[in-house]
Amino acid sequence: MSRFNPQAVDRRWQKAWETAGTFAADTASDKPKSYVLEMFPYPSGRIHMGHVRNYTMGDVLARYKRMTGHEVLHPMGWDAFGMPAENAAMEKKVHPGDWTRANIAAMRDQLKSLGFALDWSRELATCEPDYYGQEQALFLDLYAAGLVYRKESAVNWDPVDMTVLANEQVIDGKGWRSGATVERRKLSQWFLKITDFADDLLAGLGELDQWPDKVRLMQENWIGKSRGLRFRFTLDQRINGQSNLQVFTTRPDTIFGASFVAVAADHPLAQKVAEKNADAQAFIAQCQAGGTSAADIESAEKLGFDTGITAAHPFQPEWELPVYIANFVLMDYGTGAVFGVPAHDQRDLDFARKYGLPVRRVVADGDETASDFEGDEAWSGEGALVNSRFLDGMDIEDAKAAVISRAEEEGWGEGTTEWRLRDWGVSRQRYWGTPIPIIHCEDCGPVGVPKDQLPVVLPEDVDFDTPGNPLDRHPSWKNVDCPQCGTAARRETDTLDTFVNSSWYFIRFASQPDDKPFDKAEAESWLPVGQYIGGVEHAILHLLYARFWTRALNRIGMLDVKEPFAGLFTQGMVTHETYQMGDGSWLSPDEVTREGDDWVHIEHGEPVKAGRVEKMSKSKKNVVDPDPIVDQYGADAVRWFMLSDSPPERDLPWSEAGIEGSWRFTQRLWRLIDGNEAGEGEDKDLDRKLHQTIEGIGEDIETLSFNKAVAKLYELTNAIEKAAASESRTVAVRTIVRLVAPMVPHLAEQAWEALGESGMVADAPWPNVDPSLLVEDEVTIAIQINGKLRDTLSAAKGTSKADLEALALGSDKIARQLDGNEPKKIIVVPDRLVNIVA
Ligand code: ANZ
Ligand code: ZN
Repeated sequence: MSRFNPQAVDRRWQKAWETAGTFAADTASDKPKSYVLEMFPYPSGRIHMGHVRNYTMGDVLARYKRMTGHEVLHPMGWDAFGMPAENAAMEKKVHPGDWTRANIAAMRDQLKSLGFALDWSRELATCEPDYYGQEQALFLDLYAAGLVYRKESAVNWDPVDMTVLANEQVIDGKGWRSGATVERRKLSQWFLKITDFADDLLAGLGELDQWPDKVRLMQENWIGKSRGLRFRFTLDQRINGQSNLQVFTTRPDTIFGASFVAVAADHPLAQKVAEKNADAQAFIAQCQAGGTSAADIESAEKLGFDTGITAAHPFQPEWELPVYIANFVLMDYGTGAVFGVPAHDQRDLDFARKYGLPVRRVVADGDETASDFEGDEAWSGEGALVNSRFLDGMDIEDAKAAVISRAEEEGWGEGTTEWRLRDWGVSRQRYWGTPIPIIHCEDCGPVGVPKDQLPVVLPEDVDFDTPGNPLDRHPSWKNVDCPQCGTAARRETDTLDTFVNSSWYFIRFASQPDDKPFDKAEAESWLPVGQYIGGVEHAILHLLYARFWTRALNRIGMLDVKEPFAGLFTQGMVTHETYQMGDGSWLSPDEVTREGDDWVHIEHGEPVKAGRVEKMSKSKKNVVDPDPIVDQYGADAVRWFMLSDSPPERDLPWSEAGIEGSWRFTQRLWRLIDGNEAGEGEDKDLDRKLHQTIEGIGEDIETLSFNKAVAKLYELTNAIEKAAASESRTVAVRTIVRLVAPMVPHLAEQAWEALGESGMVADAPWPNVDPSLLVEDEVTIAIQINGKLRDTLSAAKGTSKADLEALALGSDKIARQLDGNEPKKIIVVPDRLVNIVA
């Protein structure tokens, strides 16, 4: 008996699949179509275990779908634009394109070594002009449809490096390279009108029943629909010619708890006050320092500047509320102005305690109704309204409605809906991205590059020696003539956010003609993606942008589909132990060893602290590179390990023992198949076990419960090992080859061949379940005609009424008795009898 030798076998079958074009998706096929997609990787350099896990899951599903008679599209490509390539260019003096393409080549080989059933003929990289040129065409289509516009917007500006920073380059309000305090600057930038689709993106979530609830909830919160009241306070003086200040609230019920009013630093009122007040000006400048992200603003200490202006309470004009400029009020939400209710909002309470403002309770906290609010924790829960005149005793919802209708009747406010979702700013002042296909002309304004001049290709001769955008610095690239009037004009030097690249790649996979972004009918024949698999870190932005982009194409008539991903699965991470020296430096797990209960350094024996099991990351030195593992144990053992033990949505702790166990299992499986001896006769128990397994695994794979499928295959393997030689055992051995084929495809092909089967197991049909073999017990069924016993039959317990009826009518004895007469009525008592009334 031979051993299973992956070093000899894996490459052989990988080549055979490639030569035969086994996994090429045929759009013209009349089989039902199935589109299985894993989020495409960023070509950072090497495949990591997280990729291996992600792609193994998708692969099992794709292979299973093929075997169950589907035409499967399972493509792979590269999310190849982005900052790391520019960083590499700065640090290592390599061109971002060279760096990226070398990484792609290496990672493609790694993926191939794992035997994934991918249609490599559709491979794409977003950094190549044949992809980004078509993206430019789509951008122009959206521009023509009014879904793209330009406006001034704040960016993070590094005053030392003189460059715009992405949010992730701002660390604690400072530029990541220069360490300088980041400023907010206004630049003219391109935006996509995602807010046009806010309602539809929200409503669509309701129908995505094959998405995790938590992802739908995250998207819902991100879209953030709030109903509330916009109303005007009357001020004690005129500012900018107005004596009104408009605010937005989602809690009009708390109006009697108001103790101050606050505006954003960018609010016109604040700007006006600053004109004559140096302190206000300084305060505004302080607010504008620091990052632009919501998280930066949320975590900052709540600070305010008292303008000396007061606002009259709408129900009690003698209450004069001080108007502050405050750093926690955002200009681009609601109206950029709020009223503060310290008792019932934590930010307002922090603020009020700091500036000694009144804190009045207006919503009861259980029995607690006192107007004087104590403590430092705001009450944002339910309760009856108190200390609120005509609202007293109402619940929050009724009180909201009552205040809104009073405001509308009296004409000082209106009920409104606000959205948290903002339009998508897509301008990046970077080189390594899709050039925005626009030309700026003094006379004509921004003009789209004519489509016959696409792609607008990135210049190759760029330098990264100085910070800032190399496209802007390039001596000639941006100098072009206006396509409309022919005068000297300037090319747009911003590039598109890389999330644009990933917003439509799944459409381009489905259809990639040379002369347009995609063919409508061809794309529609595959879309939506049936099962999308990826990391939960993309739960919001990528998935929302892709949903938006698909809707935008739908609106302009390019695609009938609106939801790109029918099914979504977010897998857990691959984790590993971490170790640290006393000085906090990290050690890799193979630099440490156990000594009694303690861990020490393998060389110098110094004590080491064992940390938590964490996501593999370079910074914690707990990464395991898949390559040597694949070399040593073979692709199938690695794939098997990725599917075993942990449910796919949970974290998977990497362990040497685990991969060894998987390797041993592949050997066992091989021995079982290779060593099977022919035998005679049936083995009912083994038949039943086999068919239960077929049925169970099919369900497990469909629901992505791979660990359950693996457990069932272990059980079946045990059962076959224990069974004596028989015809049933031979059938079971031949069948298990097909059952394991999606998981350990190299071993399965080798076994299929060794068993003398024809063709490849990748093309073999999935085994059928024989329901009669599934049930534990058989029962005897009496067959009566007009109440007299005429025959009996044995059937599986639980056989359906219809099946019993058919079995009874199929009996020769009964047919003879009926002698061609149609039965008038048939009464079936399951598991007992069939009575035919003739
Ligand atoms: C009074 C109030 C009382 C509020 C209370 C909350 C609790 P959501 O629900 O997220 O939409 N707000 C309004 N505009 C703002 C802005 N531009 N910057 C910062 N905060 C702003 O948030 C709406 C609530 O956030 C509004 O309701 C307002 O404070 C504040 F017990 O008004 B509220
Ligand atoms: Zn012009």
